[in-house]
Amino acid sequence: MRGLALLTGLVGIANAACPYMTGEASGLHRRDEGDAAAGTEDFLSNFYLNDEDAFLTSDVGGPIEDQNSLKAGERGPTLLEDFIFRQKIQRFDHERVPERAVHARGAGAHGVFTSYGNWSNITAASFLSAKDKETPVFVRFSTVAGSRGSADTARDVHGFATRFYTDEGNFDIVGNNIPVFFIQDAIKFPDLIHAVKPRGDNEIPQAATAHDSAWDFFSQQPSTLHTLMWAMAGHGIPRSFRHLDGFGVHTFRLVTSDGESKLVKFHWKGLQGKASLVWEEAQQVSGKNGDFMRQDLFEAIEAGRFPEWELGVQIMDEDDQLRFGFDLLDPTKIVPEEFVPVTKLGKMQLNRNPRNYFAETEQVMFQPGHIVRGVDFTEDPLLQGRLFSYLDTQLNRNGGPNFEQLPINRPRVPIHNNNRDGAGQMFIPLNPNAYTPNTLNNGSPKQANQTVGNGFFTTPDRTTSGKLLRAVSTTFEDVWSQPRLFWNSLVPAEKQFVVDAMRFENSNVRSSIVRNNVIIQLNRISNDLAKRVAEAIGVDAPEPDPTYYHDNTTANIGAFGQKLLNLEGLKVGVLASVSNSSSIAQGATLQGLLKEVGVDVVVVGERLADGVNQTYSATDAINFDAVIVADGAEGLFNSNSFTASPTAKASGASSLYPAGRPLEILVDAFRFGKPIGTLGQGTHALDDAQISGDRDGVYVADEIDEDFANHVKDG
Ligand code: HDD
Repeated sequence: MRGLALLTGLVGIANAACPYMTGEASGLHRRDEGDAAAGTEDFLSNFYLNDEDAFLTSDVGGPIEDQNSLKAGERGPTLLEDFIFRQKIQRFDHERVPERAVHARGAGAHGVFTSYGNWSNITAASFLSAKDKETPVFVRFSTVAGSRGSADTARDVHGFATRFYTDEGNFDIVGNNIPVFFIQDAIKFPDLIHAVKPRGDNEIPQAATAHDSAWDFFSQQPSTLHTLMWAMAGHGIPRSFRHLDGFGVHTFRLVTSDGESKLVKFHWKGLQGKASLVWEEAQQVSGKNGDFMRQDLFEAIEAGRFPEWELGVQIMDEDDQLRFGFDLLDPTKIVPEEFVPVTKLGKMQLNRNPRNYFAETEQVMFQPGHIVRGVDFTEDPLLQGRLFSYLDTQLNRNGGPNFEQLPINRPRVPIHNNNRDGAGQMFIPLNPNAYTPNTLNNGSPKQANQTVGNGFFTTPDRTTSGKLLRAVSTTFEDVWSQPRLFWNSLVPAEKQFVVDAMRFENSNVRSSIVRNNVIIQLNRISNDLAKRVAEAIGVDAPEPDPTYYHDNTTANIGAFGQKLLNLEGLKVGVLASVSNSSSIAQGATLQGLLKEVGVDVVVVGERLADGVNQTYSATDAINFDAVIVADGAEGLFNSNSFTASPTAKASGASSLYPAGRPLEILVDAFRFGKPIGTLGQGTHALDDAQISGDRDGVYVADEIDEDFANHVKDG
């Protein structure tokens, strides 16, 4: 659980007359001006279509009306010549592009990355070349397994893909909120995804791994265990996209302009802090508000509460590849921060919502292969395979090779090359001699390299040789030590969270063979873990297998155990009653006290009224990070209210909301590990809920004051 819950963190509009933007307003024109990165400027604004005070037109520009089709007589059939009808329906029929094969469900935001310094000692990457240098970014957060319409709060690894629109081209870090991956070789990716996606026959379950094929694969392919442990911990159901960290996962190279290279792991460390939902809560949210996380991100940014992350790197020497007892090319391994600390390179702030979901968030096409001068790949076989898959998938999604010309994908620097034509070409190349070498165009576009034209270059000393073979490297063989390191490093509450998650998931596994195999693998991580899961899923408790065990721990592993770094955008529900105006006024008082930390107070009443922001009929505990029962609202919590008939108002029930809702909100808030508080007579609600006022995270006060507000803040 979230421990004492969230508050503690245990947890420019284009030319309307010219919508296709020719001349000055056009993106085409701008590109050749070589416009470079410029802070938070909305560089997509050149592409905005503004319909304000304009006539409706066809796709080819003529003003039209499109409410009625052209018919032969009032009651006659529609005519084939009706180009307005045909175009409108045809465009509708073609609105969808294939959803992403994985990471289909996501939300994006624009922002800016600011470098903390001149990092030319470790990389030639221009966006890291000067203190305070700003580079626009676009980030898309996602879940992996669910389809585009699935719920945000599915238990899953979460995608954290960032594009830097640098002044030397686009650089993407296509990462996750978990620093390791399930498999070590990209050739297994289709197997992994087929196993976790819904069944082939009935397409059940959606966005969930609680089924036989997922755990069959996990238990047969133990390289999955480390990522699985992270996903079963709080990282699998983060409180929001704002409350997770990000990782580049693979080891990459940073290279200086002199060609000196270092191995690095990329980290995004959130300045909000980490927090997770609890499973019961996440399941409720899935049903009641499938848009929970995209809404949180969108609303936070609209409210000016811009989430921030620091970009850090663990920097290692080329010679360190096997130094730590595992292989840095193995994507199932973390580099413990005790071995190599994280050097913070800069800060990213997300400060602008997309204007159009499809054009921006859906059409953004990330690729691990989008790198810039100063960054290079490693030989990690998972990374190598990804370099093929993302380009291929974008070709499939866009139906042609010109997807990099879409507004959200195009770099902010001019493009000059000999790639030509294809569906949807948006430019008019002026050079008729599209080949190199040429003399007819004076040799242009010219070749750039490490020393000429600030060109991209492969790390000069990179070498590779070897026998051709299809095999896992012996240096990738130990896949149990780090899952155990993870387990050893969790606080007890998060260990229980992992156990509960595994019990839930495997209770939905029908095959006893699969359940047995799961316990065999868990026992290689920890006998304690294996026994606790086994007892719930009908498998005999295994004997310890000490050959696999060690007592090492590491820091910064769990989603629990740290306080949130800021509380912005969190919500406190004040359960009040319209029949007692003072109970409603307490909401306003609390809002005054919590305003400075950016927490919003939502006053709940039987019906909307002055000072009441939401009704009991339309809200639940899931909508709050803490819940307060106001003095004077205690009458709504009578436990009879659950069973009372809708008309039996005398016993505390109201026909205005489902029977027992106020009590349910209080009880659920407590169960979900959120701080709860009562004011004055509101404390009687605790008796009705059978919650002891002495429990951690429960605050009883006579009236609202600074002290009470501080308790709420501290959780
Ligand atoms: Fe992947 C999308 C992250 C391994 C194949 N992946 C995708 C996205 C993220 C990741 C965040 C969504 C990007 C967006 O928001 O548009 N993937 C990862 C990480 C991996 C990883 C961190 C391991 C370290 N992926 C991986 C492998 C393969 C793929 C091994 C295939 C061999 N991934 C894809 C894909 C997707 C994708 C099928 C689907 C949509 C897309 O690429 O643009 O190509």
